[in-house]
Amino acid sequence: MTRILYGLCGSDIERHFSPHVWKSIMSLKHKGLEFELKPVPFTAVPGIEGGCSKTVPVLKDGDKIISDSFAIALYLDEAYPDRPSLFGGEGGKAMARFVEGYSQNVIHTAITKAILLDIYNMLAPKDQEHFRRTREARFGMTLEEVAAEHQAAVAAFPQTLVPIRHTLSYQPWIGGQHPLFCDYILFGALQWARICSPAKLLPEGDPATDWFERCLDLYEGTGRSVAAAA
Ligand SMILES: N[C@@H](CCC(=O)N[C@@H](CS)C(=O)NCC(=O)O)C(=O)O
Repeated sequence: MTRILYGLCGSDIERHFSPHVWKSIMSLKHKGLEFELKPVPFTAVPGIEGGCSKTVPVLKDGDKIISDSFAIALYLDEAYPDRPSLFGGEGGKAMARFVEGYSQNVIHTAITKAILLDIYNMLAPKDQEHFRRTREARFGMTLEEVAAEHQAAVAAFPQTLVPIRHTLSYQPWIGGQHPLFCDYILFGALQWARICSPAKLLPEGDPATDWFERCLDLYEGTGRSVAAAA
């Protein structure tokens, strides 16, 4: 196999959990391209392909190496134009940047507050040390201090879904009549929460929850290949 996607794992190497890697898994599936998914723990990320990136996902496609989930999606559309488009045109690319901004700045921030300690608990001891050091520096507080706000963060989460509900009141997918990369951006974030934490972030009967379930069903249930955290 010449196509390798490097993804993030904890102590269980089968449980890929990175939101950004899930965007690339779904992008490759959308394009109908085969690939091997290689699990990498946090502390091994800087060694991928001779140190090409500080973060995953990294895609090796023949002699091409691409990092960053958005750059990977752009690359795939350019390299495989005969396969279904991930953006549906230039406007779709521009719009996907907005969805990326909303996902990373609103959804990720809210999810992080709710599941930070759950992520830590999934990691092998060496990676736990890395995670604690880097995340405590980023948040300016201990993981336990962030986790103390867990209940409030879970209760506040559904409010962040308002823009998704709004969009879905007009169309079945964020991308319109079919899923596009913008769907996978938001799916990746919610899939990260589903795999890392048993916290119930998505309200039952919510259009955003129904859409997420439909995302999980895509491509023979690719998203369900990793079970939800119990
Ligand atoms: N903008 C990047 C973000 C990638 C990213 O932050 N990846 C995280 C995993 S979810 C990572 O590799 N972190 C390495 C670390 O924290 O040491 C993308 O979309 O690919």
